[in-house]
Amino acid sequence: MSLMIQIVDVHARQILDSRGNPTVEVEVTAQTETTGKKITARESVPSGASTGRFEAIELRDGSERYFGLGVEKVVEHVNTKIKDALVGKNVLEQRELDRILVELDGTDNKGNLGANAILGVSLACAKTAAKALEMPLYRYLGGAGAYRLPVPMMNVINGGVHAKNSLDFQEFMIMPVGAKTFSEGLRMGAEVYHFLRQILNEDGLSTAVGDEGGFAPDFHQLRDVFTYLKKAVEKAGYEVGKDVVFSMDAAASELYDEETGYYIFPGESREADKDAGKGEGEHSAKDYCKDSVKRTAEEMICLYEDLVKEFPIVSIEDGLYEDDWDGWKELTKRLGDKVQLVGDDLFVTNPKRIKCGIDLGVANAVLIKVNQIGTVTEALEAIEKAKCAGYRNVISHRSGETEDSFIADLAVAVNAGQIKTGAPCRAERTSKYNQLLRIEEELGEQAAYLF
Ligand code: 2PG
Ligand code: MG
Repeated sequence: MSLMIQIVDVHARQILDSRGNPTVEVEVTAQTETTGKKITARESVPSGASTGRFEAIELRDGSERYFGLGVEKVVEHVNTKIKDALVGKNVLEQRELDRILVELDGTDNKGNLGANAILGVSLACAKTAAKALEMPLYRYLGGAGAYRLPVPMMNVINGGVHAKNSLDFQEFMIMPVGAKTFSEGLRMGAEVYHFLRQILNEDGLSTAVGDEGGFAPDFHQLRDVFTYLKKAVEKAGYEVGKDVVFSMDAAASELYDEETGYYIFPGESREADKDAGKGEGEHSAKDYCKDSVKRTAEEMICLYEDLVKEFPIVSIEDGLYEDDWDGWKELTKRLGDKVQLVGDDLFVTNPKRIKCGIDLGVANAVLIKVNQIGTVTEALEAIEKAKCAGYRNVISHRSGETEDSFIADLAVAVNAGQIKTGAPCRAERTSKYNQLLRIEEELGEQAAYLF
C-alpha cells in the first residue's frame, strides 16, 4: 500500500503582494498515519499586470475595499468548498488533488472558484507533501533527476506597464551565461546592476525602480537601453556577448490596438513630441492618436531583426500580439534559428495553446507562470509538452509577487535551465535568487549551471 499522509486542514487568508494589492495565502496541514505528526506548509499566489487574455481567471471581490481588488471571496472558497473536498485526501497525490480542484471548479478557465484559490491550494499541497517527506521541494517535484540551476534573466531595466517611463517594451534583461555556477552568475548580474545604477546616475537619469526591481529611466530611444547595458557590463569587467548576453520581453499584446491592427508606441511618441518642441503632446496612454508612433507586425519583426544584428540579444518574449498566429509564424521563420522566441501571453502556460503553437511551428520556447494555468499538475504538463517538442522552458515570476520562492524550486525540479525573476533588488525578487543559492549549496558537486 502506498504511503498515506492525510490532509486534515486547508486554510486561506488575505495578504498583500509586492504592489500592495491583496492576494491569497494558503496553509495546508497533513497528518502522517504512522506517527500522527501534523505538518503545515504555506504558499501564496502572485499576480500579473500585463496579463494574457487567455489566462485562467484571477477572482477579485470588486467591492469598494482595496479598490475592488480584495480576495475575501476567494479566501472563503478555499476555507469552505475546497477544504471540504480535500480533507481526508492523500497530500502525496498531487495529480489527484489537482484533478479534484479542477472538477470542483467545473469551468475551463477556473472562473468559478478562481485560479487564485485553486493555485494557492495546489502549491501549498506540494509544499506540505515535500515537508512531510522531509525532502527539499525541488527534489519532491523533480525526483532524482533534478540537478540543473537556471540561468537568471535579470530584468534590470523596466518599462511598459511595469513603469511609468518612456519605454514601450516591458523588460530588458541581462543573462550571465559565462558564469560557471549559479552563484557566480548571480554575482555577475548584481555587479552589472550596480554599475548600471552608477552610469545612469552620472548621466542624470533616474535610478528609481519599477515593479520588478529594474531601473525605470526615461530613455530617449530604445537603443539607448542596450547601449547602457553594454556599458554597465564592460564597466563590471565582463565581456558583452560572451559573459553576459541580453534578452527582452516586448509584451507586445499591451501595445497592440485591436481596432487598427497597429502596435502603438506612446513612450516613443512622447519623446518624438519633445524633439519636435511639442512638449509632452497628447500621448499619455496606450490610446491611439493620429500622430502616434505605430508599427505593423512586419515592422515589428524588422525592428527585432535590426536589434538582434546590433546587440547580443539571445531571447525575445512576446514579440507579437497574443492571437496573431500568422505573425508569430513569420517571426519564427525569420528569427527562430537565431534567437529564443518565448511565448508568454501567447501560450499562457496552457498545454492546449502550447500544442497549437507546436503544430503551427510558432515560437521555440515557453514562459511558465504557475498562476496562468492554476495548478502544479497542469504547469508540469505544460513544461513536459514543451520539452517533448524541443521547446525550451523559462520559469517565471509575475510582476506582482510575494516572498514565496516556489518557482526557484520548480526551475531546478524540471531542469528548466532558465528563470525570469526580476532584478537583484526587492525582496520578493531576491527571495527566489536566494533560494537558488541555497539549492546550489545543497546540491554541491551535483549542481550544474548550463545555458
Ligand atoms: C511578463 C510578466 C513577468 P506580468 O510579462 O512576463 O515579468 O509580467 O506578471 O505583469 O504579466
Ligand atoms: Mg511576458
